[in-house]
Amino acid sequence: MTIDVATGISRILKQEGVGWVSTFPVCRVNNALGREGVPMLMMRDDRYAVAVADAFSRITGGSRIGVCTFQGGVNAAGMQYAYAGMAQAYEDGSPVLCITDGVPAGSSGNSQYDVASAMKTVSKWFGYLDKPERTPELMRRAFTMLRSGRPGPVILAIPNATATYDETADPYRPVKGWKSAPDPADVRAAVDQLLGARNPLIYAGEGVIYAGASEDLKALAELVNVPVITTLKAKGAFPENHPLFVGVRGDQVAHYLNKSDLILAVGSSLSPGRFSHAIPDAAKKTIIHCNVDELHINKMYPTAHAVIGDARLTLQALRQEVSDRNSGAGRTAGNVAAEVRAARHEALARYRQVMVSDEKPINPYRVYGDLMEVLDLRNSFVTHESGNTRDQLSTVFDTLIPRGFLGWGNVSTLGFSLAAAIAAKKAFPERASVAVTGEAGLGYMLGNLEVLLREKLGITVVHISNGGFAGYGPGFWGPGHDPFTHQVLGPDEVDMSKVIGALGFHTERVSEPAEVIPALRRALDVNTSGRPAYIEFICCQYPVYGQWVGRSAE
Ligand SMILES: Cc1ncc(C[n+]2csc(CCOP(=O)(O)OP(=O)(O)O)c2C)c(N)n1
Ligand SMILES: [Mg+2]
Repeated sequence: MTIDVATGISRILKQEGVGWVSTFPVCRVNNALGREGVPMLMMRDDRYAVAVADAFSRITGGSRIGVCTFQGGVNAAGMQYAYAGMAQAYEDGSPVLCITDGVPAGSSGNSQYDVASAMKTVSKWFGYLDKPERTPELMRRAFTMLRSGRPGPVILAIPNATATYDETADPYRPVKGWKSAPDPADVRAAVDQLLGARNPLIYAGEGVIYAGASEDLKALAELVNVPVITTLKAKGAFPENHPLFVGVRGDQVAHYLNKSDLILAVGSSLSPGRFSHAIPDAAKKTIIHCNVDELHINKMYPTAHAVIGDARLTLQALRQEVSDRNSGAGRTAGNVAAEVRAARHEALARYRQVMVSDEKPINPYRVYGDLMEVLDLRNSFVTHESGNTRDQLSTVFDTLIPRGFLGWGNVSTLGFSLAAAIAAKKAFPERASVAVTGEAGLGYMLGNLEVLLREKLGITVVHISNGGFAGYGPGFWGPGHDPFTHQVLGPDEVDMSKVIGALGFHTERVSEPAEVIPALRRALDVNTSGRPAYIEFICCQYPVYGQWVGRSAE
């Protein structure tokens, strides 16, 4: 049967189990998606179209691929705006599929902005569908890239969506995705080192989540009795109430990073950035780097042993090797758990104190503490924004299930939390979904709030309303780092709860600490009937949080 390219793509997406596509019009595939019955989640700008699909892939650990469409081709206005979303997905290694119009034959070189070269800088793979009968082939390749190896965005440009081909000539079959197991010799070498180390530390990255390997990580950590830290993006890969969990950041993490003589990195790029640790005294430590491919090996620090393969298969192989050696006894190492507990207790004491503070304006940690109280931490989703909400939540928020919390951002692009909360609601409709933001993130979101009402997405936006970019300006913490650009109109001048309430959200403005819990409960309650909520907590500026090793405060 002869069909057009747009119809072919729509049918293939359905075969691949794609349940909806986020978009901002126009894209020439959209009408076919509509005709073929693929629901579209229309965002209010192109960056959010990408970000929602990106977040969906992250939150499902790549087991369900987020797909988005936006305007491209000769009038690449949408694509230029979507670029920010794609750059963020690329930076963070998220397997999102972006479909856009391509520049048609005969029009290349006509515009200033070169679509193909721009897209290549932000994608794992960029496909250009130059012949209609190649539709199945390019979609196969796209899903192969999305489901195998190191995760990253795939971009497909369609120059002529109305061109036709014979659908029966090359029937499409869904792509499984493939994994690789590590070389047994590398596993043996890694275990030699691990069992010989005095103070090993497991450094878990997001690859653990993409491999669905949280249980395997726990099993290995318990078998070898080794403390675990996770990266910001992997927060939740290891249960944070586990006796071997050290933390994501802060003094106790610094202590273990300093003390360790061996780092077993699993599923992490080990790339010290703005929101991750440097490895102190790296040359004096043995770094065993388990990663899905070679890109990050010997990057920044010398890798003593690389173990290349899927994180789950790697963790299983390491565990098997340890068990085989010691008649299953693993590794005894004194009272590691008690030491971890003491280090955590000491480092977190100052935060736990303010988590129950009655001061006014409300201390932001009081909101986080009460949020933990109100949520079922095994059946909810929380994410942060760029700014203090990221730094503070990643210091104290206890995450008990993978993706109960989404940490994001090798670089952290303001506004992403709303996209993440939407994606979480789409992925797990039964879970409460909360985005915690400051004024800057909220500014990015405003135009997209209508989507929640239209789509009946029961999400709560928690606003830590402190009238400025906390820490940028002077205060008890010192001079601040951007004293000329830190003030915006705050709660005394603007009532955001009225602004957003007028849109149709359930809103509240809370200045009493004792009202935090009741207000959160009311918000989560209205969410269950599909109504979004916005709660503005009138907070003090309190830029205090756990540090990254080797970095100064942002
Ligand atoms: C797109 C983008 N531009 C700039 C930044 C830099 N940036 C990070 S946080 C921030 C301000 C945060 O202030 P606010 O939202 O009020 O949060 P607070 O720290 O006060 O809690 C800025 C400008 C960024 N992360 N993303
Ligand atoms: Mg602020």
